[in-house]
Amino acid sequence: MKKTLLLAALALAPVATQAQEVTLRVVSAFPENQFYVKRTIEWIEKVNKEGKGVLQLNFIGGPKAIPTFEVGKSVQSGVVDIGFSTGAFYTNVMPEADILKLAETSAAEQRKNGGYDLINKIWAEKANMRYLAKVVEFTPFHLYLNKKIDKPDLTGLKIRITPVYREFFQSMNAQVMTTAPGEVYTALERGVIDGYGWPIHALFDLNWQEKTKYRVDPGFYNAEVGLVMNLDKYKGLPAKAREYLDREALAYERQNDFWKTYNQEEAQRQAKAGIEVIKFDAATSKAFVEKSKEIGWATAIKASPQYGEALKKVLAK
Ligand code: 173
Repeated sequence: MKKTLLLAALALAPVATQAQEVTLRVVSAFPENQFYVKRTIEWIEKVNKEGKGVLQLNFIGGPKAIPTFEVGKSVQSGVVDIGFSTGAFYTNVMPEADILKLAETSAAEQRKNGGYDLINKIWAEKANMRYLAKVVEFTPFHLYLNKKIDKPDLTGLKIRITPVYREFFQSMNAQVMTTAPGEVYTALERGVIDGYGWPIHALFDLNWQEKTKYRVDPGFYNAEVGLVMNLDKYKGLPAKAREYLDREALAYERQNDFWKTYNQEEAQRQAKAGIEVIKFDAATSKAFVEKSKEIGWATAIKASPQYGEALKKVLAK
């Protein structure tokens, strides 16, 4: 009898090892039909395939599951484990989140110059988060309009924003309105807004080309989208699962050069869709970009007297 029990225990041993497998819940702050999310789901599928017995990621959904501007809070509190978001969507957790848009150094450079460690110190201290990886970069933001302008003056225009664009567009006298990406199409359709801020890419994902006449060049800042994780959950992972997650997140980040060619293709696609480019003369263009930076850093340092300057050292060039 005893022998039988022992054999049964031995037979169960592999099951006990399997019980080490951890499953994490992932949500996206971007709508599910966005290319960003499709890419991330592909990454998740790969992680799951190769992570059997160690780590599995369970994609819960997009803003229908957790609204865009609540994803950060949900990660902070541990309602979900991992959020796929840009910092601008969780300034309600900490103002530092939006500063990443000012990066001129790449994610790869930040892994070497202390930037990644500083970000993780801040994200841990102020948001109870681990910043796993940046998976969108090398991507400027633009102002898109349905009314023509011939100088950087947005007086009388109502523009959809997120915190990314607020102070810069306000400095050009825009009347601003914050919305999640999921609400922009309807706002354009109803004529509630005359334009919006958005990256050079991903307009087609949400069909905005149907309702967009102009893109203003040059672009400014550098879109950041990343994977952030609840810090307690991250620390509590078995070492093997944590190392695997870190490795896979880094591998995703290392694909960021992809965006350079993709963005060129997207600009061509916009032209083909009939989106006209509004260009300023060289001096005005230069001043436009300079002003965006000046306002960006002034806002950052005011919002975070504690970390604004330190972030500038690792993000600015
Ligand atoms: O415009 C936005 O919704 C926004 O802030 C953003 C940031 C990074 C990538 C895409 C959009």
